[in-house]
Amino acid sequence: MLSPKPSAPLDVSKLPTLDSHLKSLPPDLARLISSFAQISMDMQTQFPKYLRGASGDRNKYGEATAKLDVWANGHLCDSLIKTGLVRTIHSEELGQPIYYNDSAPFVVTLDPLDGSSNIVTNNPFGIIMGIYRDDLPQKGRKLAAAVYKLYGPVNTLVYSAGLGVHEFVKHYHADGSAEFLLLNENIELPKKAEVFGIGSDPLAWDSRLRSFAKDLFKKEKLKARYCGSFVADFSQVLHKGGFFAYPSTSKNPDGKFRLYYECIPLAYLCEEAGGASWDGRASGGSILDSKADSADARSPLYLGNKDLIAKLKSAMRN
Ligand code: FDP
Repeated sequence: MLSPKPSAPLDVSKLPTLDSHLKSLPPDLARLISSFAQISMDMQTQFPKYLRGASGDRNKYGEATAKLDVWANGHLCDSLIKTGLVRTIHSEELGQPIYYNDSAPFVVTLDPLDGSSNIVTNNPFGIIMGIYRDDLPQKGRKLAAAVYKLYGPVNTLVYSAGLGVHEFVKHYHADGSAEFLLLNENIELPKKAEVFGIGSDPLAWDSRLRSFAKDLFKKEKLKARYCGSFVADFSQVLHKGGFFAYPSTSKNPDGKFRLYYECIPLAYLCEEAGGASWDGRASGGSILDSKADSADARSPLYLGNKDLIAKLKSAMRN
């Protein structure tokens, strides 16, 4: 059989850059997202130095940290502060927030290395950032923007500032320089969902969630896909449609994920792309309406296609 003719490569000279795309945003917000993009792009060159081993310390959640977690957090915090745009940084890896510059416009939340258990296996991991103009605690609806960076076989950056969800890919020019070019604009979750992933111990799930998961296979015909990095698992839902959860369990009623560092920014992107999120509470609220007194609070998380979240809520009521 003849092999199909290879399709022509993209003419990258015609693709908008991230910086040109950001021109529709307020200039200070555009500068912060652009700076984050550059910082996260440059960081990757340093990763090989920190691939091996644990730092020997534990973070405020009692989790052993990898050397890369510690380095990524320090580097990101230092670099973001240097932009002069950040007033306060709340990070999953900081014992206390950094209060820096009272007159700077933004408060940011950081998961500086999401999916650290994937470091040793060279599976994807990433960074999640939430950007607020007001101090925390805040509802996710008050986000000025949310961004994630995914270090996968190709490097992508996805942002929304309330005007659609847009994805950029790191492109190398012939002279070795790199920049983010537009890959997908105004992303919407496909109507027909394809994949799902649910974290934690299935034996500790609520039995109604187990039965819902069975329905995802049997009735909805979804494929199970769980890679152990929230950014990467979320990216699958965003592109293929589906369902993701890190649920409340009998052992951990509040789940594992951190409301501000992980749940809110990606729930914001999910809802901006036409999906839904739920915090698992009986009141039935979106993650974007959850508010916790502490920036370090955890929350159960369920997100994905609207119809699947509605079916989940109904299954959990019975
Ligand atoms: P990690 O602990 O490896 O940083 O909340 C962090 C997170 O990864 C998520 O990125 C990931 O989805 C989840 O935890 C993985 O947890 P499990 O090891 O329990 O699957």
